[in-house]
Amino acid sequence: MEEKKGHFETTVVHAGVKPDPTTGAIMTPIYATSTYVQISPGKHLGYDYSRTANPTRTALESSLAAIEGGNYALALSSGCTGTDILMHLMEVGDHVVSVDDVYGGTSRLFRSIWSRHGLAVTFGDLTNQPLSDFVTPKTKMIWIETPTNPLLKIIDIEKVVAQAKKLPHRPIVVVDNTFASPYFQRPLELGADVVLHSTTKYINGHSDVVGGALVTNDKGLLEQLHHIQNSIGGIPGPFDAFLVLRGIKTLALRMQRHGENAFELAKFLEKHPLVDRVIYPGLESHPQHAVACKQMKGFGGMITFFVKGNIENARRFLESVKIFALAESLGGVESLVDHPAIMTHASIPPETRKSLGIGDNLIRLSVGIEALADLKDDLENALKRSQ
Ligand code: P1T
Repeated sequence: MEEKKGHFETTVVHAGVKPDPTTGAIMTPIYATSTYVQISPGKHLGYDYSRTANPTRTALESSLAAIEGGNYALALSSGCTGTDILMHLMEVGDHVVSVDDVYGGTSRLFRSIWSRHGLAVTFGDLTNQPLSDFVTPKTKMIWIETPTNPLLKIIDIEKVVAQAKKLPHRPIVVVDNTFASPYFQRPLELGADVVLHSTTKYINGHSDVVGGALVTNDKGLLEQLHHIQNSIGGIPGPFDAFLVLRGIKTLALRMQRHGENAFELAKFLEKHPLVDRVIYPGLESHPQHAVACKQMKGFGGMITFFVKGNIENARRFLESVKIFALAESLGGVESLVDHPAIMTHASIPPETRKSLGIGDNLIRLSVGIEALADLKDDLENALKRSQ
């Protein structure tokens, strides 16, 4: 679909959305239909069954492709569906190299589901070790998450792509762009083959939908991915597609505020005597700050920090926050706080969590768009009560 090219702030409002040709309705209708009447067998108006395609979803897919700077997108029932569809590209005996710090659910799919189907995954620290340390002749995919969840490691996408392109079997490079959102980072422009999103997070932005997306410039790859999706399901319903499309319109405004609030709170926490260490890509103390400056337009809305003390201090902090809600997920307008070891990353084996540094006093913040002063007060009060 041809889109008018504009700045990101314009693209989020307009991409994929055309006035309804029959009524002029400015908003995309919610096409609540499972099937479509055919004029003659096999002759129809472009839609035959809603697992294959649905007009509300088509509008969302055009928007998703445009905001990621890609040619094609698939809208999915969840971010994990995207991971699962990509794994279906692999064959028995194939090998995947993944960043060591990934979302707990991604790790669970690799470790406990796909390993039973003959797929091997090696988890490596791609921040400082070359790809060649981890690849085998069977490596078909490189899995990057950046910033990573929950340690906010930054992987140099261009560098990994350059290394992957030199390999004789040329593995596909996937980037999970959920934490940055396309407002702050566009992996396809840095050479990645596929971008994955949990649209549950920033893209929808209102904590009222679970959804996912895959975006690519490669038509052949899109066709393979769509074939898999159409075969296994994993589609969003039209109402969810509508909500995500609606959320995207304010993505630029929301991300700007998420980023501003998070940067200020990261600086505040870094100076706080009851905080041991803060991880935020915008801080000069972040080990990959230079890479973040190179490949991101800003540093995002996520902060990870270590509260002084142990699990009991973390628990007291988490029970004391009043504006930050103790909940899994991220990327909504409201601020959330998470304890990865007990909550979002509980499915990662404890020894792996420990070796990665996901400790009992590690706390993850998803900074919302509320007033900065209120968020700061909330953290200050909870930190006082943590000791
Ligand atoms: O929840 P779902 O829409 O299936 O998305 C999975 C997913 C994929 N990738 C990243 C980087 C993610 O953070 C997630 C989901 N994460 C959480 C629910 C969380 O609280 O970290």
